[in-house]
Amino acid sequence: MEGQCTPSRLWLPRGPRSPRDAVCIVDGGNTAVWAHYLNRVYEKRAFLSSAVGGRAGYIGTAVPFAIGAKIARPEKEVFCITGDGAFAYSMSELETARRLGTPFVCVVLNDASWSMMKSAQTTYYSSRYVGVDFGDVDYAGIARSMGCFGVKVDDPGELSRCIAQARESGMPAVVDVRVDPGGVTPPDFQTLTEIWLEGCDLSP
Ligand SMILES: Cc1ncc(C[n+]2csc(CCOP(=O)(O)OP(=O)(O)O)c2C)c(N)n1
Ligand SMILES: [Mg+2]
Repeated sequence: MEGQCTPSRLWLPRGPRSPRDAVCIVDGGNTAVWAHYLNRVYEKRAFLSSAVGGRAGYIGTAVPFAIGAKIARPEKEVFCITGDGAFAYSMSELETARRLGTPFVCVVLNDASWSMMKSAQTTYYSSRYVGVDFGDVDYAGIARSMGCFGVKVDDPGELSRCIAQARESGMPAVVDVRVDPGGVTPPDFQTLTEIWLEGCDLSP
């Protein structure tokens, strides 16, 4: 398939929608906003996010929440959608997951940036970017180095097949999806930030 992945394209039918009976975990910045808009959760008590239920929206929860969910409900499949920055906070816990035998699938939207922070700098600081871009990181390779399953996706047409392979691996699994870094600011971003940042002085 032509073209790079964007978060909105990812949720077309081939995308990382939660399997119907899975526990779904959402983490990250813009990635999490997109997932809250577009992902589907089909069962009660099958959704975990640090941004709901009065929590503070702290990132880095995907992997630890996944391990906890799998221990609590071993009969359920566990499926995460996370930004790359959030994933990097706790990716070392893949080793824990491998050791404990708690398989899950973690789809990492790799846009090589803290894109929510970048969106804020676009909106409030006239696109003067500071400290928001990363170098190229191979998250699938990091997963494999810890004995987990890891696969990289550059072509959106390959996504379904790679997610299926990850689910079938029976291991903690990372699907590292290259996402267009220019295509990620969610609709209504400014409204959301005005709610979240009420009272903050955003003048440069
Ligand atoms: C523990 C913690 N540190 C920092 C933040 C601030 N923060 C919110 S979103 C975000 C960027 C997340 O980047 P990534 O996970 O790559 O998602 P993206 O926005 O790129 O989709 C940051 C740093 C936070 N919410 N929680
Ligand atoms: Mg990112």
